[in-house]
Order: sequence, then structure tokens, then C-alpha cells
Amino acid sequence: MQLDFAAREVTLKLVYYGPALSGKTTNLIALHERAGKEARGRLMTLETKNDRTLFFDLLPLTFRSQGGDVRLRIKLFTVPGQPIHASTRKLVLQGADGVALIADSRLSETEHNAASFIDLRDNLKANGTDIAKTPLVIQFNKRDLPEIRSDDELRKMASRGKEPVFTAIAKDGVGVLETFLALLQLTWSTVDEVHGLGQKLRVDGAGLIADAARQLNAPSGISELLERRLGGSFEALVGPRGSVSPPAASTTGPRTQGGRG
Ligand SMILES: Nc1nc2c(ncn2[C@@H]2O[C@H](COP(=O)(O)OP(=O)(O)OP(=O)(O)O)[C@@H](O)[C@H]2O)c(=O)[nH]1
Ligand SMILES: [Mg+2]
Repeated sequence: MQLDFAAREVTLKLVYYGPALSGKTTNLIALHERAGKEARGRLMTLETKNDRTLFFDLLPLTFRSQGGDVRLRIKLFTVPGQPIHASTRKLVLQGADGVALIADSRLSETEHNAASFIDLRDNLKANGTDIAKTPLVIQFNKRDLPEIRSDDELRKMASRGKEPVFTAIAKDGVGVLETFLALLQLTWSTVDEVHGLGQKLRVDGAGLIADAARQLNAPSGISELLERRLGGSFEALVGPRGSVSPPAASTTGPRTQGGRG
């Protein structure tokens, strides 16, 4: 998080993590297409011809509060999912304020999802961050394909954890806004809890996220979009300002088992 008090500007770093070919780059492309001219920056991608990200993608987004006084800038990154890019993932993850895990819904990908979750947890730890205190949203993508994990199964899994879980067909732009706005909401509330951003800037966080949704041309209101989750909550992940409270037992359980993906 960066706060430029004079410019009334907050910058958050968000990272889309997940196994190879799960649809991380596709999510960014869909967001870029949706975003209004004022909000979207240049999408930078570096891929081979097989849709494989070589280094990372970056989509800069800028949202203005109503009245235009506060600017919320987002640096949205993807990591390259292929196993050989392990060190790049660790690097891209540094300083992330929030993470979305983009999982592939197909039964055949279950192990890859789980391995990616463990890789994420280990890389956060290596960077000195605890996954239980990292704003995390999970997307199950590719719902259009056959032989996928059922909605019921995902709902059951979601009910065991704290992380908001969404389904998506990123290639058709379905579930993309929900995932992004959920991550933004959870990240803002966590960063706000620690740094008192809203109070310092005299800006209402909920209003700011609603403004972001409008600038992404969301077809419905923010609460309706966030309600589409299969489970999880948007509670900030830390206690009152500065004092980090121990994570609830229910979050450490499934999270450390790597059973999310
Ligand atoms: N059927 C289907 N295909 C999808 C969906 N989302 C993405 N894809 C396809 O999956 C392939 C991989 O998508 P990418 O977005 O490049 O995957 P990635 O996660 O960025 O992959 P890496 O960069 O290698 O980590 C592409 O051919 C996409 O068109 C979806 O919802 N359904
Ligand atoms: Mg990619």
C-alpha cells in the first residue's frame, strides 16, 4: 500500500495467482475491456503463442471517488503459472496487499489448484507474510467446461473457510467483476483497519468501492455482485488498528491443509 497524502491518492497492489492456464491473464483482459476510459491504464502482457505468461501481466486501474477528490490506484498483476516460473511468482507477490487465487474448475485440475495454493502460502511466508492475514479471494473458473467440480461441492468448501469464493467463465467475462471487486473490498477493509485510511482521507470506503464498480461499468450494484459468492466473508483480517489478532481456528484449518483448490 502506498499513501500519497498530499495528492490524496492510495495505491494498492493486487495479484492474481493460480496454476498454469487457469485464466489469470484472461481475467485481466476482461477487466480491461470492461473498464471505462478514465479508469483503465495500458494492459501489459508478455506471452508466448500458447497463452503462457512468461513474466507477468500488469493492468493499472485508477478509480476516482465521487467528486473526484480521492484517487484509488490499483496495480493488478498476474503471475506466470507454469512450474518453471517459481522465482518470478515469488518476486511478483512481494508487497501484495491482496491476492485472488484463480483455480481451474475441472476435476482433472484439482491437484494443480491445491499445489498452487501451497505454492502461494509458501511464497507469502518466504516474503514474511502469513496467508491467514492476507486478503484472499478464490475464483473457480472455466464453469463452461464438462467434468467440473459441482456448485454444491464448491459451496461446501466455501462454507468451511473465510475467503469469498466465486465461480467464473472468464473468457466470457462472467464472474470477473465479482472476483475483482470482492478482492478490492476485502483488501480495502483490511488496509483501512490497519492504517485508518478512510479516516485520514475522510473518505467512505464503501462509497469508494461502489465508485470503482461504476467505473468498471458494473451492470448491478456492488452489494448484489458481492452476494453472488458461494461462501466466505468480507470482514477485515486484522483486529483494531495495528493490533493483529490471532486468526480464527476455522481459517487456519482448511487453509493449512491446502484443500482450497
Ligand atoms: N473454456 C474456457 N476457457 C478459458 C476460460 N478462461 C480462460 N480460458 C482459456 O484458457 C487458456 C489459458 O488462459 P490464460 O488466461 O492465458 O491462463 P493463465 O492463467 O494466464 O496461464 P499462465 O499465464 O500460463 O499462468 C486460454 O486459451 C483461455 O482462452 C473459461 O472460462 N472457459
Ligand atoms: Mg497468464
